[in-house]
Amino acid sequence: MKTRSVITRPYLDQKPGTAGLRKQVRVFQQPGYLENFLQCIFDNGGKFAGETLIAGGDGRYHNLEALQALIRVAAGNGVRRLVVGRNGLLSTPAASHLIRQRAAAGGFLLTASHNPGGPDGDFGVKFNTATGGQAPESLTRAIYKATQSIDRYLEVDLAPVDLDLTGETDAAGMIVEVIDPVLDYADLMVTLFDFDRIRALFAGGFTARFDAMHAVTGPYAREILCHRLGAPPDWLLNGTPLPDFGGGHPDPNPVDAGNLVALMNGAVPPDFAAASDGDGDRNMILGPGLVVSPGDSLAILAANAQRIRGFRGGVSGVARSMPTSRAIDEVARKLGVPCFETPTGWRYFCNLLDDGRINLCGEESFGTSSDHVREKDGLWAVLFWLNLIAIRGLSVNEIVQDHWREFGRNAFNREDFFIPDAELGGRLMANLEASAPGLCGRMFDGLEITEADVFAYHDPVDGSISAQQGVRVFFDDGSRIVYRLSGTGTSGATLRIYLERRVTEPGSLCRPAVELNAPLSAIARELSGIRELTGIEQPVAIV
Ligand code: VG1
Ligand code: CO
Repeated sequence: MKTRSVITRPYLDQKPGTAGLRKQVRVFQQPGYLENFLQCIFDNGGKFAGETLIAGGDGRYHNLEALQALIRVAAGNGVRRLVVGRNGLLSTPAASHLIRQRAAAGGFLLTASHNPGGPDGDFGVKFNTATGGQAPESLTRAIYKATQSIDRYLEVDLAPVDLDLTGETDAAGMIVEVIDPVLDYADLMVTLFDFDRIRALFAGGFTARFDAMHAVTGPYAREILCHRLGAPPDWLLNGTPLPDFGGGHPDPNPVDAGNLVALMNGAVPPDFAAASDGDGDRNMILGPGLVVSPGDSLAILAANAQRIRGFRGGVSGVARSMPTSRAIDEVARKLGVPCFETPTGWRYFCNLLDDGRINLCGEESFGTSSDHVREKDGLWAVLFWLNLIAIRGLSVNEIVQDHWREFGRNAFNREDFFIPDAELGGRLMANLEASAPGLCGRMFDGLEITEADVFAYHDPVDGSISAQQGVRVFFDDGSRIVYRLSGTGTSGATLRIYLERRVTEPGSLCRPAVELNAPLSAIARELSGIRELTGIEQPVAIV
């Protein structure tokens, strides 16, 4: 079958954000919109003709239609083999693993992650390179530039390829290989953790729940937790992927996974609970009456890594995104390993991982991972916690409190303010950037600002610089406020305010973070000028 060149026109709004291109489903449904963007990746992402590519998504609405478009465009661009998860499913960490395992030239991840799905929800495309990692900023800039002037895309005419059964299909000269989306990933997990110990824990009266939020991790959790580790089927909640995620918001945080928080605060909570997001790269860990703060979780994993099979060689170095609490910095100091501070977004960890400078990293947005893939990995974090509990014989709560007693606590929470007018959001951030240098020395009820700046990242591996990555305000008691605008929304602007306070007095260690950070929250709102500029007084979410 012959490739045809379809005349097209640029869409001016195809700028990739924190994690790929995210837009409302309706935007993606415009004729040629997705094909345009894909062609810009094919024209800039490397040599794909004659190569293998990986593709799959989180099962959300439009996933299958988008995959068929990708099949047509990939065949049109001379790809030799496209490896697709059965029913179009692949979690983000599983896709990253497959790219590396198959030595593929890259992968297309069809997901808007934690954003809601359905016809009125969001859709997205992430492109990962041959390393398995997210496209670096230089590449996303080149892709965006190409979207501004594209005039044709290449595709073949093709009836939809059946993705329901594993096997190979010839699609106009390109092989579409449909694989079980779970098996390779599950096999990888077996090499990283002590499955016998976890199986024994499960068999010994321990109880747990995993909430897949009707997103992609359902089949992964069923295979790993139930089939391979012996968990009873009723430990898995919302385990069937649905195009609209059952109407929920597939974001594992205390607000959107409120059912799990209620369960853990109830009369007979299980010993452990966890949840993951739309594409399976986030995790939330809970114990009875306790949500483990992501920054604490990252620090605890670092402090205990040497107990886990996947870290037999030790921790080489760690990294956290800038807004993430500095709890892990304390652990890195003790371990005597470097701790890098990167901008928000997993892509910035990838160079450090590839270069062997770190093998553990994470973000405050419920994401952690190691060098086993080049993405954050929700189920990996869950298995790490379960393995740790099995080895130490302590509860989640005991592990957390033990950690705080040894290292102190960085009480952390985030407030999100939705500003419907995106332009106004940009102005607010610009004001903050301009005022930052002048904040030094200002006093608030005995707290003094000792430093304030606009964060810029100098990548130590490739020397690239990423400027304007958020405003940081430091106080003399070790507290910190960070401001940045979200890059994953599809309308308006979301101002994220990150609050962190260092707590070491034993009497305060276990107080709720929101309570500990209340004074800082008031200062943060005042400094932001949000009320004066927008009239907005209240956050839409506090996590
Ligand atoms: C958010 C999180 C960030 C994460 C990104 C992608 O970005 O803050 O830490 O890397 O989502 O995660 P933003 O720009 O909205 O703050 V995922 O799980 O949606 O791929
Ligand atoms: Co995600």
